[in-house]
Amino acid sequence: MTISRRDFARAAACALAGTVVEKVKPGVRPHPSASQLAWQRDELALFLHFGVNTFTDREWGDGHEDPAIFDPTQLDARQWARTAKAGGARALILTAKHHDGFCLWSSRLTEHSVARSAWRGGAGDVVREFTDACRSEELRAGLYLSPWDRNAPVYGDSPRYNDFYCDQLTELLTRYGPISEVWFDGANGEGPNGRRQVYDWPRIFGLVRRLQPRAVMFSDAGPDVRWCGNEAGVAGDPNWSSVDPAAVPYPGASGGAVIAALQHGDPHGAVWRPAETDTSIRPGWFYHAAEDERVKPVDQLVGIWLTSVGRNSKLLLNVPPTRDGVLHATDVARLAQLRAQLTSLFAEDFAAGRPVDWRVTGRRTAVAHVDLGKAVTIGLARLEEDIARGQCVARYAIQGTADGRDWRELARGTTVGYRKVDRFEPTAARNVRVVVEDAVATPRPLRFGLYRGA
Ligand code: FUL
Repeated sequence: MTISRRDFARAAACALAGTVVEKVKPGVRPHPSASQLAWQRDELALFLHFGVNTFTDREWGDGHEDPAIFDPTQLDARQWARTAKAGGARALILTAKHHDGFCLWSSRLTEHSVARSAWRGGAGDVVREFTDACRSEELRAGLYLSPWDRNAPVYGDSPRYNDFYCDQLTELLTRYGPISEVWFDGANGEGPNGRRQVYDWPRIFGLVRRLQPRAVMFSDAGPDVRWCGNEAGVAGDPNWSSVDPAAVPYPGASGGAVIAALQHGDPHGAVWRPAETDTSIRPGWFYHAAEDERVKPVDQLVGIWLTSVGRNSKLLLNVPPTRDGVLHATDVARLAQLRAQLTSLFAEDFAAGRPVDWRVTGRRTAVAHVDLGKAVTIGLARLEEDIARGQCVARYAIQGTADGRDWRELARGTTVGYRKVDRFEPTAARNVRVVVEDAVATPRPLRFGLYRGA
């Protein structure tokens, strides 16, 4: 079953959330904070959807589950972390609470938690085991805490639920050491009182900033990282990391203009808010044995990597633990294959060590030229901007020649940002140039690599 966040956000029709006020410095082009830069450099993170749905075989629980059903007898968070590391991921995000309200830690705010489960006699704490395992494998730990809670009796009584939610966040952000990313879903619904919950986003974001100043916060509306606008693994093209904060004023805002803003960002946007691409290795977000044969093949995963990390985004790939509490052997193998394929694609860089002649040719244009020493077949190019200083390139072409006279266009594209990867018809070339045809400021030197591509 595939469920889109957007469909849900629409169905839940949440129009009434607090708008987040941004501080914007006029005239200064946006660039990442240290945390946003570290987040982007992770490139790949794993998402772990785990909870009562794993045991009820559902995607969305209703909050009426018996907590006793949660009993992952072989739970091994070290296996999650080792798998992530072997797959090349540098961070993991766990659903500490999904829409059913069931908490994977013992929350003093609710009884709908592991404390009432059969697992470890009710004394277990998945969030603790998860964060410990991440640290042992030197991976960064992030947490998803669903704002929509179908179990909490105070949901829909907006001020009381905002207190409840902030208290749960406080538990998560004070008990487990550094948390690198806090993931907010824009989903919203009605509470038992028939009233729609109005989230106090400014308060929620402020609390995270205070308790975990180095964490990035993800939601449709940032404030640090934005959703890419779909769950198909495809970031926008173009994909600017700058945005106009007014275009997506609160998490869960809906409409075509919102999706376009999430997909593409805004070259003239005043705020740095890069796009995260979340998608699942399986059709659903939670584990379902019936989907064991439907794990995405490695070529599809490579394609997703190319349309996310290769399009100035970060890939958050969901790999759900099974009822035993481990990642399934098929998913583990698929992640290892993904890493092996990427390693082999980028193994030999024909441009490595070759001097690059970089010329600014106009206010918004430039050319980089490299002589590869001999004609080689290339079919893949990697371009990178130094995003610590912001994002600049708006349009470029890659050209090559084998004989020094007859230049052929190999690829063309729009934005570059952290990384842009183009695959094209394998072509023999000895000289290659990257022509920056348009930019939002004077272009700075690009880094690039050229590969066979197969
Ligand atoms: C959505 C949720 O409704 C899905 O269950 C999943 O957690 C996805 C990542 O976000 O909004």
